[in-house]
Amino acid sequence: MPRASSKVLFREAQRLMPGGVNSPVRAFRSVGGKPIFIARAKGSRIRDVEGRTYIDYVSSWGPMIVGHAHPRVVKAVQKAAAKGTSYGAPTVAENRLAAMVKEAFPSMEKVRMVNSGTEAVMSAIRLARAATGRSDIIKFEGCYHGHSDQMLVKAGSGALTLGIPDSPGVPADLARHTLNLPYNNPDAVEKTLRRRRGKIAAVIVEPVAANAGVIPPAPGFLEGLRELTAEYGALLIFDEVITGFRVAYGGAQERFGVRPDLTCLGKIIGGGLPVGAYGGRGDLMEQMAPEGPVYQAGTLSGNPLAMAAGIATLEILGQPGTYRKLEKKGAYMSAGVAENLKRAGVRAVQNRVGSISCLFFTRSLVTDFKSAIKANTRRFADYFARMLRGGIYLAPSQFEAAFISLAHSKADLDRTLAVQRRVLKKI
Ligand code: HOZ
Repeated sequence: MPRASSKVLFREAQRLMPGGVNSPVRAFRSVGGKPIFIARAKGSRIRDVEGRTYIDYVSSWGPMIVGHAHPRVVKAVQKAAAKGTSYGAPTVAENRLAAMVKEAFPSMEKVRMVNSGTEAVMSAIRLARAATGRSDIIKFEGCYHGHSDQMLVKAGSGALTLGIPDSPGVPADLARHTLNLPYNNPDAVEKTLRRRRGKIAAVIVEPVAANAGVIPPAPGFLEGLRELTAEYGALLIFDEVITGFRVAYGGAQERFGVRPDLTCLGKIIGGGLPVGAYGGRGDLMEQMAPEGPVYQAGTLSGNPLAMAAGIATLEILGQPGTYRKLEKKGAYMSAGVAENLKRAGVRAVQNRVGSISCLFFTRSLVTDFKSAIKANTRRFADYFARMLRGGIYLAPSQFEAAFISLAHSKADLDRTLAVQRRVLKKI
């Protein structure tokens, strides 16, 4: 039987699902292309249903930091699956993963497993509101914290890519409790905390903004948030769904040395299976049901397969030298990209933190949402399409990160740079 092409499969998918998609791949729309259907992946490579192979920098949008189908992760999942896929009862694996998270993130004195980053953030916000008795939340323009109603206000990621940062269906009464401020601007935070004294429950931030491209925190920004929230009695929530176990084993809070009250995790801690977690100060987490009155639930939370994949992934990441290797690969790539840009005479901005990066087609520095959206998305779309034809699979959006994994070899990076060298001359 002939293999169905991505084109045919996508037509079928569109009849079955809105836009024919379920995952962040919906962003393909922004580059004027159609998603390619994936058949399998291994290490740094991903293969489509027509048998074409690409070097993958999407990394399932972050989780696949040890590479696709790592034998240790696959074995752990297979072993767990053979024992049953869900019990709705505690397992040793839940204890083990929670202990690993707590050890890596000392600020997370207690941890609750959930099924996605969205759930983690939604629950952390509820807890912050309950613990402070306040309703308003400060977030930052272009940061993405999942798709719960309260967070879909000037959101990044797919919402930004598709031009719908404020979704219909979010009641205005709820949206008014979410205050959006410019990233990297502690003065704006101070003014708002002062003006709305006693009203702000929490400040939530991606400590490296990684859903509007990649935007590193300016020196002093995270420290400023820590001081200001403490001064005004608001909680500081780090959304480390992307940065957790990515920019350091202990996430951005380890890398930048700032301790939040609550942290949200996802992606990497599930090793490619659906998972999320939130945690923080013991006195706060003790307010969650059934220990306290703040309710949150989930039948599949702590799912044994997700726990097994997460544990295996963190065991690999915990080996000495892992983050040095990732940093080295990231630095090698960005030096090559800088050289390519120079040779091709293309003015663009490269932002990188460790193994995540973004090439913005703009001339001015990208430090916040306003400067990010100056990027030329048409030029990005052309770049993306040509890179894809050259066998390099990037996220189909100017406003997403490129992820390097432990599986990317020097040969992979060199091949990517060679393709990019040709592409930059043509765009
Ligand atoms: N953090 C994901 C990619 N940046 C967003 C999830 C989604 O768009 O579905």
